[in-house]
Amino acid sequence: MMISKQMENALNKQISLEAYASYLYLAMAAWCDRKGLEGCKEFLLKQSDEERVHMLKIFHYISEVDGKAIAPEIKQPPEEFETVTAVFETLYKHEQEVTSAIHELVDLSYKEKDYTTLNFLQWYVEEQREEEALARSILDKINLIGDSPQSLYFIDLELQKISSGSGD
Ligand code: OFO
Repeated sequence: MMISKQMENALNKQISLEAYASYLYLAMAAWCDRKGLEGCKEFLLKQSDEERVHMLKIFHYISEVDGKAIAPEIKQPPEEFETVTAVFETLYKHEQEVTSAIHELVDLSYKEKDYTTLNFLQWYVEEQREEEALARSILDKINLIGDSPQSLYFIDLELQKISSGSGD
């Protein structure tokens, strides 16, 4: 089984998107650290690690199907964010972009009748549904509590709970 050149390029583009997500979330973790938001920082560090795993899964898949996986160049993510709300809005927007990119890959695999890649991508389709739902529920909570200085303490506690797996 060998993937087409077009599929190889598209999967390498996805590697690059997942890698950027990893560094974007790392940059967000650094910002939260500077603001003393430990819970948010922990959550974002964990997300950053997960994105690296997503990247590596594609990397391994490409080599398994005899393609050429490329370690991507990563553009500099932002260093500063206006507010915690802005951090999670940016994260949600990025997840939506990743979801569209995954759906485009699914389209391409149908078009090419590449059922092996289609099957491989199912994991990502499900993962994106979960990640978008999580990002939305965090934004809902922030919108409920507000991100005034007094509310930050509670937001941070919530994120701490989510990243330690005790959140709802
Ligand atoms: Fe890789 O799932 Fe988020 O972006």
